[in-house]
Amino acid sequence: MTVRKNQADLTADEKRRLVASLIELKRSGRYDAFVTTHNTFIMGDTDTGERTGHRSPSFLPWHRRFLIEFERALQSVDSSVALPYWDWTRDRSPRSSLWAPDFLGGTGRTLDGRVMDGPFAAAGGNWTVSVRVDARTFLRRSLGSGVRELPTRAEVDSVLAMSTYDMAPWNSSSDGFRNHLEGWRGVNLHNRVHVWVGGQMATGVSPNDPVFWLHHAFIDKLWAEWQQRHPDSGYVPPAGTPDVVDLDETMKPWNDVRPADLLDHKAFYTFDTD
Ligand code: CU1
Ligand code: CU1
Repeated sequence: MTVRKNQADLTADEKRRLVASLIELKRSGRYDAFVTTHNTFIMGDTDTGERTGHRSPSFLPWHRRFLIEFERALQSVDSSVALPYWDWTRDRSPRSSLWAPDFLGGTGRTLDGRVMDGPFAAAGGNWTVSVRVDARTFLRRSLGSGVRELPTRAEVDSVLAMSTYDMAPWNSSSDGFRNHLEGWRGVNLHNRVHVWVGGQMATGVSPNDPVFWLHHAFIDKLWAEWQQRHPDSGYVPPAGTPDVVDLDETMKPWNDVRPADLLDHKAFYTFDTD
């Protein structure tokens, strides 16, 4: 059974194994296929047309499935690996062990944002950014410069308190839990963290930075926390809404899964806090 742990609690050996699996997926080309899929959806998701991965109710189930697929790919390399989550309300500094050279490496240099240390630094030769939005092939970050502060636990709690999952017009202007968590409204949780990391994380090719998976594993955990707090609220819309994925509608690009199939994370993995 897959148990997703807080990244701050990983042992040195767990970090080594995760990094080695990431690098092997990258070497084989399987990693870049995930980056391409993500970018395709971010470019295609619009407020007035079809929207599946982002700015819509299926933001949470879409990324849950995306992470499950990626975690399974990692496990095909090393069956002991699970995706850790980054609780950015607690580890909220560029000096966190998350950004140490034995894990994800640190922020980029001032000149061009190039990450200079850790396993994903360009000089190591293991992490050429191939699916990209410009000519630059090196991983970039500018921790804390696009926006100064990561969201606080109080801000997270204010969003977890919202009892309605989502509401019309089911896009980036909606009120409700999903859109406040995604970050288009209010205190801005998910989107703000992408901007705080900067570099590729602030673009559609954000999965080029391995921290993408740790960030989304925490967003996914917050969805589970919300479900626990609001047992009488559920995924909406139920049916019949154009351009968005209803509860019982299949979801692209997989077409074998509906949001209804993804509501219970424990069917796939547990968190260390479950
Ligand atoms: Cu995304
Ligand atoms: Cu994201």
